[in-house]
Amino acid sequence: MERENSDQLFSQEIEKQFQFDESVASVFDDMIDRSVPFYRENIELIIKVLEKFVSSGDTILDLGSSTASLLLKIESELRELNLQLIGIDNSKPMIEQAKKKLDAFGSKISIYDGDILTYQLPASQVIILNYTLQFIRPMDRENLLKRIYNSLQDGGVLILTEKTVSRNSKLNKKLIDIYYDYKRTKGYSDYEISQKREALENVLVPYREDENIRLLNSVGFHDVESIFKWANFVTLIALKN
Ligand code: GEK
Repeated sequence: MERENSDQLFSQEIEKQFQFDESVASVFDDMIDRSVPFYRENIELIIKVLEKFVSSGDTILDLGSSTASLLLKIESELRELNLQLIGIDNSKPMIEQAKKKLDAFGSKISIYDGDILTYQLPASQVIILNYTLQFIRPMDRENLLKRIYNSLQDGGVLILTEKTVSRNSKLNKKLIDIYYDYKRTKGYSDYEISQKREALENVLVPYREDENIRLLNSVGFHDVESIFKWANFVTLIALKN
């Protein structure tokens, strides 16, 4: 039986490139939960990192906040810190889904409809870019990361999670195979996996882990470490000293 809001989008033949439209937004929570390995555990880890880096009243900014799952979890786990939680996304259907969830939880999170490439980023202690940079055109990435660096307070941190590629093409293929095996265990068929891969072609453009680190270094983040890694997914923490 089909569950409500379950991701079946790629079980039909696709006619267009992947977009964050109404059809994606309405199944997004199920899609990301089944498509991103350790999505929930990664959120738990990020909250542990925040506990070490934030103080009462600090601002946390989530860029590409989608349906606000991460911000809602931060709000509920770190309630006593009275953090200013802000999300920015440029997909109206995503913002709508996020707002429905915020209302349901009586949340104080602010979600703004804006392009993170041009939006005036508020001064923040922590900025989170989870699975979002990979959707930004390569030529715009450095400028975005520079603006993020400038918006962070001294002692602030950027948390960046991305899908990655490997330098060695054989290894790359094997890691992708492992990832597709993972998706099969989450109920996706071979047909859905290949349809989605096609739809994401040239839309999701992953970099190697070392390319991401070099880019972060180039905009001023001299201390960058990975805090989580699973096959071709990595979470980096970058410090502004
Ligand atoms: C999560 N972080 O749940 N400006 C604003 N938003 C953008 C832009 C842009 N230029 N480009 C893409 N987005 C979330 C998951 S999803 C990743 C992030 C995925 C938004 C886009 O609308 C979408 O909501 C989000 O970035 C990427 O951890 O679907 O794999």
